[in-house]
Amino acid sequence: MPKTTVYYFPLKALGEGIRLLLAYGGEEFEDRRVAKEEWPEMKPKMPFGQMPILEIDGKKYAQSSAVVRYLGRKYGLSGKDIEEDFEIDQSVEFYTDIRTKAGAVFHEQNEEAKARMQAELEKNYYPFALKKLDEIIKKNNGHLALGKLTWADFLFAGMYDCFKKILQVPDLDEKYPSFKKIQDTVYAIPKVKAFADKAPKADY
Ligand SMILES: N[C@@H](CCC(=O)N[C@@H](CS)C(=O)NCC(=O)O)C(=O)O
Repeated sequence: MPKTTVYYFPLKALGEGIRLLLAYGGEEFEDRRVAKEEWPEMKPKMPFGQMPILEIDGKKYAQSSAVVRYLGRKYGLSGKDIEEDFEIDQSVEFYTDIRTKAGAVFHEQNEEAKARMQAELEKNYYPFALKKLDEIIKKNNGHLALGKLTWADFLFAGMYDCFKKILQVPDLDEKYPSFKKIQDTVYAIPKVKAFADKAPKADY
């Protein structure tokens, strides 16, 4: 049996989709949650100096979306052809646009700039983008693409609590229940639920 390890901080965020997919695939893996104090020593050993990292028999797989896509293909959660794969990638890229913009504001150190950037997104971007994402999910039968469960749903579900935190849009669950529904759908899959029930708790 291969030795599989997921290295990430004690968070869900970018690492959780990888953990959830491994659980879905019935893979035994070490869920290595790296404490802040351990990180400086480990950072230079990671391919891009960051985590999450999936390690299989000593080979390191980096970049969370690429890793989730790879595992999705491995476990039959990708498209049946390149056209379908494109549909998944397109939704994921759009979602990533939203997450990246939200993240830039969330991590802004200058409070004045942060408030200005947040107001700008709330006025000119989120109404369009979140509505569009909601439409995509509704059109896809409660999923991000192809009208069925794909690896994109795992990426989204694992990140959702963090997405809410960085977005700072009040009542996101109430405004767009379709988002939370993806998270609930993925976490209700028996093998995923079994993993999540036993995993260390993280708020986001
Ligand atoms: N594009 C990368 C981004 C990874 C990333 O930003 N990782 C952060 C944690 S969420 C990290 O490792 N931060 C510590 C550091 O950069 O030293 C991915 O999707 O995997």
